[in-house]
Amino acid sequence: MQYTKCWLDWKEIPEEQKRECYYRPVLLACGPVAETAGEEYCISMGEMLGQEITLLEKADGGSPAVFLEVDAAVETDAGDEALARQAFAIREEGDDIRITGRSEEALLQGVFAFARMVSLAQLDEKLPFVCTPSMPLRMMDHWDDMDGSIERGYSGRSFFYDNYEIFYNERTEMYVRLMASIGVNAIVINNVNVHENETYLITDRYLGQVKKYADLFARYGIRLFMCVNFAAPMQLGNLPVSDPLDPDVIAWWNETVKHVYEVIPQFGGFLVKADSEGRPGPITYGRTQADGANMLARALAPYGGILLWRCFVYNCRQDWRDYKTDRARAAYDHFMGLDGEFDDNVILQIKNGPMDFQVREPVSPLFGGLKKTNMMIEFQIAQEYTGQQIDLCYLIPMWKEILSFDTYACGEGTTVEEVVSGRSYAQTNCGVAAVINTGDDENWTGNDLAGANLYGFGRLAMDPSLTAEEIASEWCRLNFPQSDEVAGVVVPMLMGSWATYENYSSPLGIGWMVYPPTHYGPDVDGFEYDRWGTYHRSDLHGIGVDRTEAGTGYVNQYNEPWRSVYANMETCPEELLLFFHHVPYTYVLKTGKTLIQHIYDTHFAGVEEVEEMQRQWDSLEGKIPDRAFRCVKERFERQLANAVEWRDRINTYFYRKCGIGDEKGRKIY
Ligand code: GCW
Repeated sequence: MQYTKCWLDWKEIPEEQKRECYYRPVLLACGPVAETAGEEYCISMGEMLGQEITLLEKADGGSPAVFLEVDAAVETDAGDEALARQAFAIREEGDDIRITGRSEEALLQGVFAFARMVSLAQLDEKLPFVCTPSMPLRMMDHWDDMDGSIERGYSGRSFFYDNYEIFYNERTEMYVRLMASIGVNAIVINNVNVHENETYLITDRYLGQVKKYADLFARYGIRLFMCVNFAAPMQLGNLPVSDPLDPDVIAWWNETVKHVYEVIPQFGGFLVKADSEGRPGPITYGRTQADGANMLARALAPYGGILLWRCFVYNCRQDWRDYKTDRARAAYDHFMGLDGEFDDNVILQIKNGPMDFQVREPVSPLFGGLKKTNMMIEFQIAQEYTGQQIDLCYLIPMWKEILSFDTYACGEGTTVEEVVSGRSYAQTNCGVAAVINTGDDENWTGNDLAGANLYGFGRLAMDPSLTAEEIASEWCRLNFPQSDEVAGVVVPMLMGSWATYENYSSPLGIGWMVYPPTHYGPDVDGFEYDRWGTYHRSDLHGIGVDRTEAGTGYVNQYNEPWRSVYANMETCPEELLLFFHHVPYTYVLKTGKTLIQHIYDTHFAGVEEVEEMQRQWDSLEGKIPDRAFRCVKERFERQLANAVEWRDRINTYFYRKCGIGDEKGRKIY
C-alpha cells in the first residue's frame, strides 16, 4: 500500500541557501542511534541539496563541515541526569556547524531539528540552538487490535497487525522515522483494551516479532511498551485469581516479565487499563489501584521497566436518575487518597479532562491534587469526539491551554506543564502520552490536515513554549510545498477550526450529545438516559450539570481560587458554564446575549465558518498535490453536512424545550 512521507518529505532548498558545510557531514559518535543520526542527516540533506550525501571519515573531514557528535558537556537546565541526556545543541563555529547531543538519542533529535530548520530557512534566526525537552517521556498510545482494526481509529486499518499477525515492512520503518523526527521516545503498540489474543503478546507466541519492532524502535531512540491484561495470570497461567497480593500471581508476573526482558532487553514496560469499562483489575479482590500497579511495577523494576497505570476508572453502569453520582469526580475520588503509595517506577496516566476527550472540558483536578505521585497527561490525537478526522479540528490550541492551566498546587504558577514535566516535584518518570490518529490510509491520518495534530503533539511535548501558530506553520511548510500562499490559507484555517467545531457541536462545556454507537454526529439525548454518566440534564428552564457544593460537589476537587471561580456562575469561565452549572435559557452571558441566543448564534456561525473554510480550501486547487487537495475537499463536504445536522438538531431541540425563538428569526425546525 502507498503511503506519504508527511513532514519528512524534504524538498530541495534554493541554491543560495546551500552552505558548503552541508555537503560534508562528519559523524564523530558511534553506536546504533548515532548511526541512525548519520543516516537521517544524509537522507534529509541529500533531498534538500538535490544530490547524494555521504558521511565523511574524521580524517578527511576538513572544513567546512557539519559535525555530528556526542558530548556530555552540552548545556542543560535539566534537574535530573536522565532528562539531561536528552539535551542537544546546534552551533556555528566559523563556517562549520556542530550538532551535539549529550547522548546518541539527543544527537538524533539534534539532526532532525537541524534538518527542519534548514528546510524552513530558520538557521540564521535560531542558531545557536540549545534544547532540553520539556517532557521526559513523550509517548504514543496505539489503540490497534491484532485483528487489524483500530479502536476509535479513523484512518484505515492497523499497519502493525492483521489477522493476529505482526507486520514488519517499509511502512513500519517510515512510521518510526516519523515518530522519532517529532521527538517521540516511547510507543505503546497495542490497545489498552487487551482482548484475548492480545493477552498473548507477552508470550513466546509473539515476543519474537515484538522484538523486531523493539529493535527497530531502539535504533531511533524509542522504547517499546505493551498493554497487558490484568487477568493474564488466569488466562495464561491458569491461576484461579489475579489478586495482586497473591504470591502465585506475583510469582507468575515475575517470571513472565523476566522472560520478556530475556527476549527484549530494552523493553520499556507496561500500560494498564484496569477496573475500567469492564476490564479486570484489583478492585475485584478488594485491593487498591496502588496494590495493582505496584505489584506489576515491582516485576518490572529489576530491569528498569516502567508501569503506566491509567486513571480512567469510573462507574459505567450509572443510573441516569441518580443526580449525586458524578463521573467527573471519579478519577480524583479513586486516586487522590493513594497519593504517595505508588512505587517510583509507576506513572499514573491521567486523561486531560475529568470526562473523556470532549471538545471542551475543564482540566482534570488530579494534576493539582497529587503531589507524591508520578503523572503523565493523556491527550487524544485521534478525533473520537472532535470530528473523527472528517471534520477539521486542530487540537494544539486546546492542548496548550491545558498545559498552561495553573493548578495552584504549590501556589501560583504550578501549571500542568510544570507538574507533568516533573519539575514541580523533582520527578523523573513523567511526561505526555497521546492516543495516536494513524492508520494504513495513504496519508496516515485520514484527513491530510489531521497530520498537523500528530506532528504538533510531538513538537509541543518537546517545547510547549511554541505557539500553536508556529507549529501549524512549520507543519504546513514541511508537509505541503513551501509557499506563503498555501500557509496563508492553511494556518488560519487550522487555527480557527477548534472554535468552529465547538460552535456547531455541544455548547459551553456540556459535551457529549453525540450518536452513541459511533460518537460522530449529533444525538442530543443519545446518552441522556443511558448508563455512562454523561448527562446534560436539559429541561424546559435550562441546561447543564450542577457540580457545585449544592450539586455533585465536583468543584471541591480544585484548589483555590478555581474552586470558588467555578462554583460561582458569574465567575465561571463561560466556555465551561454548562459543565459546572444548570443555567436558565434566559441567563445573560457577558456578551449581553441570553444563553439560548448564544446557542442559536454559535450554531448558525459554525456552519458559516465551515462554508468559509471550504471556499478557502478550494482556492488551493493546483497549489498542493492533487491527492491531498481532493482528500481534504471531500472531507470538508462531509464536515459541512455534519455541521448542518448539528446546527439544526441542537437549535431545534432547545427551541422545542424552551419555546424561545431566535431573535434573528432564522430557520429552526
Ligand atoms: O472514550 C472511551 C472510548 C473507548 C476507549 C476508552 C478508554 C480504549 O470510547 O473506546 O477504550 O475511552 O480511554 O479506555
